[in-house]
Amino acid sequence: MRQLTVIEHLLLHQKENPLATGNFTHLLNELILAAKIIARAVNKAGLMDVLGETGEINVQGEQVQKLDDFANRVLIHRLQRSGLLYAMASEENADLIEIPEQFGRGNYFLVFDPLDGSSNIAANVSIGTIFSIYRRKNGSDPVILSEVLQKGSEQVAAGYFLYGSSTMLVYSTGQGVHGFTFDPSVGEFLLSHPDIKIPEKGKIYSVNEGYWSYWDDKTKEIISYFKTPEPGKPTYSLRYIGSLVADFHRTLLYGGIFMYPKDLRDPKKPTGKLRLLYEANPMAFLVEQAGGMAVDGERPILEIQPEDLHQRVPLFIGSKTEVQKVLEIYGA
Ligand code: P6P
Repeated sequence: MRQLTVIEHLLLHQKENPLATGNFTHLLNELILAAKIIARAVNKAGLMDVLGETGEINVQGEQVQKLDDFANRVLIHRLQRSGLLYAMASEENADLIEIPEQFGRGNYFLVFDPLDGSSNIAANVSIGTIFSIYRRKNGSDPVILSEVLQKGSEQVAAGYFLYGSSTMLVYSTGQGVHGFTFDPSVGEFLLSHPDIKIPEKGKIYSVNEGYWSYWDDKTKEIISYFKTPEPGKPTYSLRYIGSLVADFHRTLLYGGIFMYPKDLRDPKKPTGKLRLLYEANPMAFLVEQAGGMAVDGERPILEIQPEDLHQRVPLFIGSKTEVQKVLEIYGA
């Protein structure tokens, strides 16, 4: 059987997938087209004047890379005109992105990190676009922030595009996790990883050990657990790319755990670096759909009620066995 495109796969499962409506399919298509444009720029980054920094600082206090800015503009431009959204939130924008009246509004809310891991671009490390889709709850007009600050468990879909040795789309609409690989010869993402399930346990732990001195004692105990061989426990390898989409993708396929614990470096960011809406929630939705777990050290990521568009959260995500060990040591 020839490999299915994303839309063919979505429609094939239409009966069990309430989301396989025209509007959702259109939204997914717009995201795919934006990703193709971004992938083209990422793949030619060394040859175009898109490497380096814009000189601006974003709401996260980070240097804005030219490709970050490009990816953000492509996504906003295309999706604002889709007529399918009632608002958007980008990791690069301080406030909600309204949909101008003339473009028409729909019933979905899109949250995205346009190019996560972009500080790695110059070194040609895999980076990615992360997205979450929520459904409108009530009809406040203009949209109010409280309406869009929904728990991750309310996501109707989530996924990422991975710009690596090949360009991939991995996403879920709540009916399992499916991976598609871009085939430049036909210009389509084709089904390559149907129904991804994360191994029950793994042999890889992924964390930036350079922050050891910033962690509390319980966190150090957790990292020491994965570093210390014991009878009956696998010897774990440490893999850390420093690009969430790449580190998560490896964890999803191979098993194990990715960790970004809270650290005490910056009193303003005691919860660590990763953002709840743009990074933790979409990855948590995917990993739970694949049979894994995602917690902040005490509770499921998907159960956290967001208070702010850019709030940060500690993240422990991956195979059940490893994440449950984290909860055990934290005493959750
Ligand atoms: P650190 C990239 O900047 C990012 O947001 C994620 O993609 C990645 O997991 C993390 O930061 C890496 O952070 O502090 O280890 O460099």
